[in-house]
Amino acid sequence: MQNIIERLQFWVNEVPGEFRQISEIEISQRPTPQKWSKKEVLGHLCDSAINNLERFIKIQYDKQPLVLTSYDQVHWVKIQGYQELPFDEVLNLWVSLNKKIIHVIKNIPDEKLTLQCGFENNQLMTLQWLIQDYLEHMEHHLKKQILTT
Ligand code: NI
Repeated sequence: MQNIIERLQFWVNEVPGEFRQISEIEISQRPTPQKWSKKEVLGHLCDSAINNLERFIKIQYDKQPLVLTSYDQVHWVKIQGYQELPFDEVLNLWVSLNKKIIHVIKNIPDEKLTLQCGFENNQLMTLQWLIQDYLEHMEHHLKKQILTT
């Protein structure tokens, strides 16, 4: 867990500086009309943070195993309207949400890391797995879509 927390902290510290090197035009540019701009990808990571923060909280008190509900990522990005927002607003939201997530997961007692959750009729996963998966999903998007030129 310590390693996951350090990675999250690393990205929270690193990402704002990385974005300062990218022009506002490039940040808002969609590679194709159907694809997300870097700003929208960061918005998608905010949606992931919002949905996962809820899971990290609920699993700790709700009936076991926690039934996960999915969120339609394309609708979320569109309805949140990230593309029309000033970039700073999206970046600040991403930073705040991840600081909040770090605070919550730092306080999870060890014995709760094995609590279980899963999508309906699917294999069960532990809270620890869910947190790891949150980090990996974030790193995937950051490395593949945001921190590339
Ligand atoms: Ni994604």
